[in-house]
Amino acid sequence: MTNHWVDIRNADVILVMGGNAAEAHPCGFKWVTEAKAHRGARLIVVDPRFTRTASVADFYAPIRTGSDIVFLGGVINYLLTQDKIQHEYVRSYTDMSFIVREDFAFNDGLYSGYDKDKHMYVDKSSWDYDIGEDGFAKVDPTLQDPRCVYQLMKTHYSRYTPEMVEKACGTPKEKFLTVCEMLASCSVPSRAATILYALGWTQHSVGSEMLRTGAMVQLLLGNIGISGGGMNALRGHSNIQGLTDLGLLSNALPGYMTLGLDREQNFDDYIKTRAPQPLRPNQLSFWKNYKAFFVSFMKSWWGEHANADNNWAYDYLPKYDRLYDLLNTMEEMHKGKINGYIAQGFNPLAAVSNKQKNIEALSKLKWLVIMDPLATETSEFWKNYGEFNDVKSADIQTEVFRLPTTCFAEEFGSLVSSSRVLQWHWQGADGPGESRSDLAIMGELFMRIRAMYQKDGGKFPDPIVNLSWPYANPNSPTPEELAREFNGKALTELTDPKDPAKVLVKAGEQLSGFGQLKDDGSTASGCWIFCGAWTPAGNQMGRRDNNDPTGNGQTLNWAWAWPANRRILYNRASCDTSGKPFDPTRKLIAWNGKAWTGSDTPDYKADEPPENGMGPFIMNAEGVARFFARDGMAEGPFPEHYEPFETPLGYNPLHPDHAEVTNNPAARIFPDDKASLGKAADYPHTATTYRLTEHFHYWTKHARLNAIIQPEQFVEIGEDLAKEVGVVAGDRIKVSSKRGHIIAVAVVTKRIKPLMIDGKKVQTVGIPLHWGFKGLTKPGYLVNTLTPAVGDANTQTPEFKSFLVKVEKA
Ligand SMILES: Nc1nc2c(c(=O)[nH]1)N[C@H]1C(S)=C(S)[C@@H](COP(=O)(O)OP(=O)(O)OC[C@H]3O[C@@H](n4cnc5c(=O)[nH]c(N)nc54)[C@H](O)[C@@H]3O)O[C@H]1N2
Ligand SMILES: Nc1nc2c(c(=O)[nH]1)N[C@H]1C(S)=C(S)[C@@H](COP(=O)(O)OP(=O)(O)OC[C@H]3O[C@@H](n4cnc5c(=O)[nH]c(N)nc54)[C@H](O)[C@@H]3O)O[C@H]1N2
Ligand SMILES: [Mo]
Repeated sequence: MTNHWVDIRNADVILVMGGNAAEAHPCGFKWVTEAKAHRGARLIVVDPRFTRTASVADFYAPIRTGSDIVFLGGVINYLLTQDKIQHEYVRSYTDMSFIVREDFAFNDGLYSGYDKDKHMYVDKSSWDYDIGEDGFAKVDPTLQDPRCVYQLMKTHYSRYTPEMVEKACGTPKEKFLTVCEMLASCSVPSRAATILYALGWTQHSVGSEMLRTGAMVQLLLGNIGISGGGMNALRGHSNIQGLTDLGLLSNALPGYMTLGLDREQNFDDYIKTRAPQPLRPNQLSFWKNYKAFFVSFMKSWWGEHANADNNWAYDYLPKYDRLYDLLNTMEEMHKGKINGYIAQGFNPLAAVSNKQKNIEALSKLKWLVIMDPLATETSEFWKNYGEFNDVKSADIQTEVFRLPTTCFAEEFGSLVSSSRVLQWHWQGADGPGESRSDLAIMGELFMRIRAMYQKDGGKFPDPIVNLSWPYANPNSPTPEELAREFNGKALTELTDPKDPAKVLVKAGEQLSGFGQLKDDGSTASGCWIFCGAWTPAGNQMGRRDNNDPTGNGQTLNWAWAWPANRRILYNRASCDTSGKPFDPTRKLIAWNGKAWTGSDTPDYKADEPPENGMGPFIMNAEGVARFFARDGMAEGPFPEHYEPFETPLGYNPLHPDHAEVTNNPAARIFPDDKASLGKAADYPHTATTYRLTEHFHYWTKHARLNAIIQPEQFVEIGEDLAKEVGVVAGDRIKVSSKRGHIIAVAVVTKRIKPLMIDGKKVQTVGIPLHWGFKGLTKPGYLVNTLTPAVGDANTQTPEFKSFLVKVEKA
């Protein structure tokens, strides 16, 4: 979230698209209700189904799964052609005026630099601004230059007309235009729109680009960095935000630092590419501090073994040649290349696409460890459960170990909410039986592994035997010890550079914030963005003062938000270029002549006078927000629509004559998975999977009360489709994809209607995901029996939200 849950109440228009907040985030949804009740905010829902969120919306528009880029691209086209943009914001705080390199091109759905054989953009050098000899990007403040971002973007989205939206999304043109008008009402500084999204956007082969398109709409409206605005990702598990913050992905390090690539063996080059020079005069490029964050992190992990002479132990870190994501792991396991697998708080058989492939993959393991409070589908993948898990147990040799853990309520610790707020929580009860906390299990496992390396050596034992492990009970580190370590401390005395006699932090003392981190080895911090969470003043995450002096909901003394207890990211952009709030009724910070002050922590240099013209987006080297993604994205700098890998159309309505761009040309798909994709001729309906309030994934079915309120697996189909296949509510239906089938009760509903897509009737099938063969609910099929193993080209998040099925009476 750029903003936070409470701030939603400051919005005038709320777009829920690619999510179903009333269902999946029912508690946080109260802030939407507040905005409606107390501000007269208007709620818009765009979803293939008329959801529980839609049931309380002011306006609902249907959409075909996987077509959101066409819809949002259409909104961009509308805002640009109707001139409904926040001009001062867009001119001063975005890259609209930046000139793009001459060799950047877009033709027939492909950008410059595409390698057809590798199925990816190998050379992205043309996706950049024209950089002058002074090292700064060239700009045209008049926006007339045909190569400026504004002109390129206008041309790009001119193809995304209301007619194209109706054709590709199935959204009637008038409904689409009503959504445009409602959003456009927030292009004035006195009104704010917010966007709430989740998996309806991320779980597509073009997922990252969907949310980028949403962010572009928000930038045009001047809605990023302001109260009541923002791009708000509603996160999933209670600590999934903390998971990404701590870098638990194969290419990530804590605090959104990145692991080196295989070709980045040179430490200085590694740092240099991550600490870019500013692309305009007098600009703070905040990642210039990368080395201080990185060195402090390495000191935290390896203590005295990380020093200037060994490049702070840079060689201890693995370098990556490709992503080691879930789909890749299942692929390698399926090829027999992986011996063992540890699933900690994870039920991959239920959660990962293409169950049949995953059964075969798990069957090839020598050993599988499950760390979980429950016996899960994964821990019993080898057991025959009849039609629900039809395996031959005798043929499966995988040895399975179950290590019973406690669950969240049986532990202390901090959870990071979608709002980036770290909240300390307290243990409710001891875990039952032989269960142990994850920390106790991981702690003892580490101690035993380290002892083996100490005794026997090995190829490269250094990173393991030298790992810093400073816990009072090394077999069981405490959450408090870890929290203090993530925050970090001074390793030697820190003095004021202007007055060396003045001691700022004593050796061994906790740091107060990431501004104190150094690149010379004198500080340690396990996760720089968490620096400030456990200071000399104690545990900031445990604070529970909900005092709100300005009444705008920032409550800076309630727990602690990263970074620097800032509640709204980029909040400098809430003020005009002279430092006055665009909307005084929604004031966050302002320039008082000497400093930036206000109800939130300024996201800027605290004493930087506005007249110096520094841009507010200090995490970008150009200081402004990007419409043109000059680096980073896999499939191009402007989002373009590509069809889901299983498309009911069979072609891309924007490029009907170019089969090579039907689907995301930069997506990775393994040959066997490609072969298991279905075609609309055999599987005519488009399906999507989703959640119900009454269950949490696959574990609440083990709880009696939840099992009682949602006991049996069902599938939602519209009345029209029910008539077509000859079933009535309560009948059992068989839903098949190219990869398998499930059988469940049919819920026949008015909430799903057929859509007309380019003259063709397309039916949506809605499949809730909570059932399986373990637990107290009636046994059911894992819905990932149906889904394809292809992911978003940037994140490899599987395309759970759009695939093809056939529906029959069972
Ligand atoms: N009760 C409960 N709450 C939960 C969870 C749970 O299991 N149970 N899980 C948690 C987790 S881990 C997560 S990640 C979040 C997920 O939160 P959400 O993303 O809100 O949950 P979903 O129900 O998966 O999907 C949301 C909506 O996306 C719609 N949709 C599908 N395809 C498209 C599309 O192409 N375009 C658009 N515009 N919409 C589409 C679906 O119809 C559905 O209504 O929920 C969290 N909250
Ligand atoms: N088709 C389809 N598939 C999907 C999705 C979808 O929308 N559609 N959504 C995807 C998403 S967003 C998600 S997040 C995944 C979720 O997939 P999983 O994370 O595999 O789902 P959960 O059932 O929440 O599994 C978590 C496990 O953690 C255990 N657990 C709880 N507390 C603790 C603890 O403190 N320690 C340990 N070690 N274990 C604990 C629970 O008992 C449970 O078995 O599913 C994904 N799969
Ligand atoms: Mo999730």
